[in-house]
Amino acid sequence: GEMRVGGQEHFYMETHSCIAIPKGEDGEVEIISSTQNLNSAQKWGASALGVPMNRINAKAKRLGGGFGGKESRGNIVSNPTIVAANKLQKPVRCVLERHEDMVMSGSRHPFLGRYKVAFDNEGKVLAVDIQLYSNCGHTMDVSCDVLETAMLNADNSYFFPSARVTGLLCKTNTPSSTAFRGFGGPQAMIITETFMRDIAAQLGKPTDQVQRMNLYRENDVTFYGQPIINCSVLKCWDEVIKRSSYEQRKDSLKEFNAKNPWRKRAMALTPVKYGISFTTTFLNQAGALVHVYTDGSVLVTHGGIEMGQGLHTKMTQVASRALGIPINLIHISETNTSTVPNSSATAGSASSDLNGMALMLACEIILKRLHPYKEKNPSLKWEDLVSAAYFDRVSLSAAGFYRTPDIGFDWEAGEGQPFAYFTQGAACSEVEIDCLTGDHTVLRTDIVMDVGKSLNPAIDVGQIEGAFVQGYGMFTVEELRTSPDGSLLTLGPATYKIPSLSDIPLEFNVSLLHGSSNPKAVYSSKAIGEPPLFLSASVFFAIKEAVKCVRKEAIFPFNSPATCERIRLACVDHFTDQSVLLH
Ligand SMILES: *[C@@H]1O[C@H](CO)[C@@H](O)[C@H](O)[C@H]1NC(C)=O
Ligand SMILES: *[C@@H]1O[C@H](CO)[C@@H](O)[C@H](O)[C@H]1NC(C)=O
Ligand SMILES: CC(=O)N[C@H]1CO[C@H](CO)[C@@H](O)[C@@H]1O
Repeated sequence: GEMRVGGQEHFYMETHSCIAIPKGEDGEVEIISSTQNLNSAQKWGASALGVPMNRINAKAKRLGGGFGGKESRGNIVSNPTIVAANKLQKPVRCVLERHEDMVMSGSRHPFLGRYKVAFDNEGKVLAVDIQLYSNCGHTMDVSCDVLETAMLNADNSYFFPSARVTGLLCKTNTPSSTAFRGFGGPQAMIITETFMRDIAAQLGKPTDQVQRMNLYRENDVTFYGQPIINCSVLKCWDEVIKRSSYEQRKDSLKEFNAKNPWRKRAMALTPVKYGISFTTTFLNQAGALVHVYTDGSVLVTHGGIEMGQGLHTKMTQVASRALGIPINLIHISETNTSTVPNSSATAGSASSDLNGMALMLACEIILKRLHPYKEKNPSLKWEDLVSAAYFDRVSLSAAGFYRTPDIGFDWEAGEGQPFAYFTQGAACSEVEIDCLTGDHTVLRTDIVMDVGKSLNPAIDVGQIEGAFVQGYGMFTVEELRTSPDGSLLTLGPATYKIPSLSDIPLEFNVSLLHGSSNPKAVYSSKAIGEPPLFLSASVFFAIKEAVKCVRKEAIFPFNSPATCERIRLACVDHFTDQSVLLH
């Protein structure tokens, strides 16, 4: 079979923007940029002016959202701004209008997937052959990394004894596609999820039974040779079935559908397993700088950027726990390239993992220096301890550096350990569709997610809810349209619909799996930014199941996003016979 998956506009609240301030000496320029990647703003800014990187200080207090759209694309605004500021020797500011931002900044990569699958009579997968075509637009940007992440996540949560996954980069006439939360993973996973469901349909077996049978078990090895240690996807799966009362609710659906010829309800379950680490190995490094002042207050800097994901809150907690002092003594002011150099983009879900570890190491260095004074006088308060060390001429500033150990991938052999670990979860969604209008409502969603020992459950639940609703937009209401010459036609909220308040599931339950741990990240936590996004595919497949109620055949093509038009046309009747089928 084959399936198409559409792209997605980031629609962050703050568009790309930059202020460049020439310092009037030695070619120094300060850039305040809405980028997820200050290192890149600094590097390309220096290259545009022909000065070394040490003349450029790039900084960011916080961004109004990024979602990957500001990982590599910030330079299209920061470079012209810095050149203008240097030429005029005056501060220059550039802020894009929404339609300018949409037309030039690029979107999620649209995908086409083709697959062949071998399975036995029980529904167990024996072998898969998957081809992924990625629409990169007119430049390379980060397309190669996106495709790699898509390929390495193409198994989603399923064990494939034998697999061939091929990725193809397609250069086209559309705006250059770029990073977007999930980074190719969701596009590949929804294609896999589609054929898993088709296997069940072909055999006439319950879909959840075929899915469960193929889920990873402890010590199974991925098709690229990485073992799954402390596999939790099955636990999340069984837990979500229990918490959502899946079995009981399934029966009431039949009753509803028998009574209503034009409205249909259905439920679908979706697992997720998402690998954590940049597939470009050298990016898995981070730095942090901790200053303790003589009054005992602590200034923390790390390489990560706050963009609404709560990173600074989590980092403040890490410093508080490592130093054993209350949060109100710790402050994070901003991120800049003068304090922590060469930081990787705040991306790939891994920023708490990487910066948190670097920060913890920096705090440990300071604690070690304070230790003799604590030993001498165990009753000393933090402030007095700091003071004692200061008067004894001890450095109260330390830099921490972390690199993720034991990862790497050999693309020639197609084998290795590209990921430090996996974040896993499962979701169950119920929808109701209107067969005459193609409209739909998400009645209920239940999610169980393994986040290890959460650093901050409130932030993690918020990230799960946010990722889910953003993914829901991708798979249902958001549709990019381009003209035949490749320019984007959907340039604002009037033509491009994003989820709003009423699109949130009417009942929405998120739980974190108990009793999980993770030695691979700071304080046994797990990365959470991207993995839950794919769980929104449970809505897409519930819609497809509901459509199935009014069709004769159990296997039919259904592309993403499941827009109103696509749902209406998939509910075949004598009206749809008269129209051209949309694909
Ligand atoms: C960099 O950030 C720190 C706070 O994190 C601040 O104290 C310092 O002044 C900044 N440096 C520059 C050159 O802006
Ligand atoms: C697996 O889980 C056990 C028990 O929670 C823990 O001690 C161990 O460190 C974990 N190992 C990995 C690699 O996740
Ligand atoms: C000296 C050093 O670590 N340089 C690195 C800074 O970070 C960039 C990418 O983030 C690397 O390309 C440099 O090698």
